[in-house]
Amino acid sequence: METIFSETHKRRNARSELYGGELVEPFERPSRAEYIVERVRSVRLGPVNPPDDFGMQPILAVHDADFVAFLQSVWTEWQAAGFKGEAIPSVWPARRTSTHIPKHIDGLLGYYALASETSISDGTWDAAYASAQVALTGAERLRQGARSVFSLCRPPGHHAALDMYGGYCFLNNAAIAAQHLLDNGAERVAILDVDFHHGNGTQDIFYEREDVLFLSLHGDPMDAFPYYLGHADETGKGAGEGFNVNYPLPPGTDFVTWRKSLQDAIEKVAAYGPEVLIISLGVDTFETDPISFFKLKSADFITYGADIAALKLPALFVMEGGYDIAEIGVNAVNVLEGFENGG
Ligand code: SP5
Ligand code: ZN
Repeated sequence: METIFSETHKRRNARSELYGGELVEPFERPSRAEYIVERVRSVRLGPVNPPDDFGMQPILAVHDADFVAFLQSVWTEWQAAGFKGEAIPSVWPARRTSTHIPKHIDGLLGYYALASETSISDGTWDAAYASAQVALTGAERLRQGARSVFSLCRPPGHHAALDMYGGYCFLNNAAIAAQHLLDNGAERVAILDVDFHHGNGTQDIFYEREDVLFLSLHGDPMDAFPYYLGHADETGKGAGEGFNVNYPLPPGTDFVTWRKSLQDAIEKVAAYGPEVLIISLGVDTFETDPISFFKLKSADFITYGADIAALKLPALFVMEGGYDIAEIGVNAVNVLEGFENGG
């Protein structure tokens, strides 16, 4: 399996994450991608290549243009306002507020943020842009006939919505790849999100559409980030009714239980009959992940990679979360090897 990877991910290197009332070193840090690419190389998964550049158009096909412009200029504007630290929102349009979009960067930041843990600093946009190109290049490889590709995206994407960033995500890489495939001849794409967290951004982007089936297995939002989306009763809207499937799972969920939901999701993907399957691949379901509460073991990642392969669909693996950094390479590549050897 080919891996697409950009060194530009290193430009995303925030100093701080607001966590439990403290500013800590971000869980989503550059070494994550380094451990993964090292593992890809050490097991000889396949070639590792840089992305091509598809420009802004495929990003703007998914995200609100004013939101994208904000991401490009926020760091400069934040500094120009005289703030000394990284860009962290401190105020939000909560309930019963006006829909006017503020001019001041402090207000604008809260307008476009869905969470405050994701500090913005120099290089964030460059890395987010490169990450989207990594996903697009993977999608393009499938169009050219590849059976599977690993887009080693960093920063991750699945929390990024039409016009919101947060949860360590800025641009929704998986959604951008899906839209690119649809804009180039595909009629149906399925996105299977196996990250520990609900893929609220992906759900948001495709919620009223029938050309993307979105399925997400995740920590129950009653107990886990992103808290305000990801319930089982969110099934899509309008033309999209029935094309959004959530599997919220409780604290302590082990592989046997998790795999039952995966099996159900796999059956729904098969019934939908997409041309391509995109897997939002987060390995924060691992038993020792520092911010999550599922109990998957390293060998389980091989097993479920093979489960996904049984669908016999062209597959684009898009890297999302995973914060037990010492094991992130093993766990992510286990899914890919399970896929290649299984099915
Ligand atoms: C892509 C991805 O995996 N994003 C995750 C973003 C999670 N950010 C919020 C973290 C809050 C964790 N609180 C958990 C407390 C566990 N002791
Ligand atoms: Zn996650």
